[in-house]
Amino acid sequence: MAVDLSLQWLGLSMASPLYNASGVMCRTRDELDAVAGSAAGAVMTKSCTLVAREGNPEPRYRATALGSINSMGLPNEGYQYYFDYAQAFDYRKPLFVSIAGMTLEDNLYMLAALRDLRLPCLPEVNLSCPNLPGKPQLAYDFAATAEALAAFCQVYPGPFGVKLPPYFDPVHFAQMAALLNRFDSLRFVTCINSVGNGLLIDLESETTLIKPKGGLGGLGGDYVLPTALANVREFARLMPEKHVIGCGGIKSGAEAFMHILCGATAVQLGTCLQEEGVAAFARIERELADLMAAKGYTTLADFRGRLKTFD
Ligand code: HRO
Repeated sequence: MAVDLSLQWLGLSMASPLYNASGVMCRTRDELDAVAGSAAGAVMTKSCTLVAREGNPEPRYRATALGSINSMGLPNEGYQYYFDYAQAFDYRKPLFVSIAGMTLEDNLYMLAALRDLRLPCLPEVNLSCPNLPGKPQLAYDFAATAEALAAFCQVYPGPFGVKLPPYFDPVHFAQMAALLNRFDSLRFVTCINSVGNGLLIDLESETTLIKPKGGLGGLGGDYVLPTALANVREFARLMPEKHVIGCGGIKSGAEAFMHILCGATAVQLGTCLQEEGVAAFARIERELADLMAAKGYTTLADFRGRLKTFD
């Protein structure tokens, strides 16, 4: 049975639903070109700021058998680097540009600059970086998020998306979804960013695995899969007019399938891509296609959002 992994959304065509999570394989041109040249269905850039940043001191990323912890601190080449990349890009697959201004004004400046370039790429505004010392994640402040989204829509007339942190309470899912539903040009949300401010410890040396913030950092990989699935599921249910992009704990066709079953339009690879490299895209696509074939599904639409529950 021929399985078709392609999808169309927001006028974009993707041969596969898998692409890189912002932050992984996307800081430099070489990394972005490697994703572009791989089996990934799209390309995402590292979250950018107005001015280039070195990020936090090392060690700032570690992987374990169950996932990863990072406190990179938003190392990036500055927005102009990624906008130049977007101008030179061939758009044989979609390009998303992640923006993470240090202030609302910075985000508005970058969105205005992107608007003026009139490129076919789409912005994903990162409202959820957990690793800036002294700076809470914007999307945990609902009033500030509403204010920011209203300002984004004033400046940027085109479709855009946001990267959300995980939420952990049904009331917060409902409040955030109601807020996001007020903005028509907000067309997609990516769930989830890393689970912020976890702590991983090396038992033998009795030391934190990473240096910044006393060892606190964002968790990814197996640690976060159930949280990611819950966020995808709830936001897909509560925002039927918007696309939810799944991110968190995908390391094989099985987790990609689960994210899509929860309602994800497409899915991103973080920790797994960091550990395995771009070969992960072709492998997981193969596994997803095999799983779909075994279940008798030929397209992603056959099972997207069709999670069964007991009630
Ligand atoms: O660069 C980072 O430390 C980072 C960012 Cl911006 C983010 O959004 N999520 C994350 O886990 N790390």
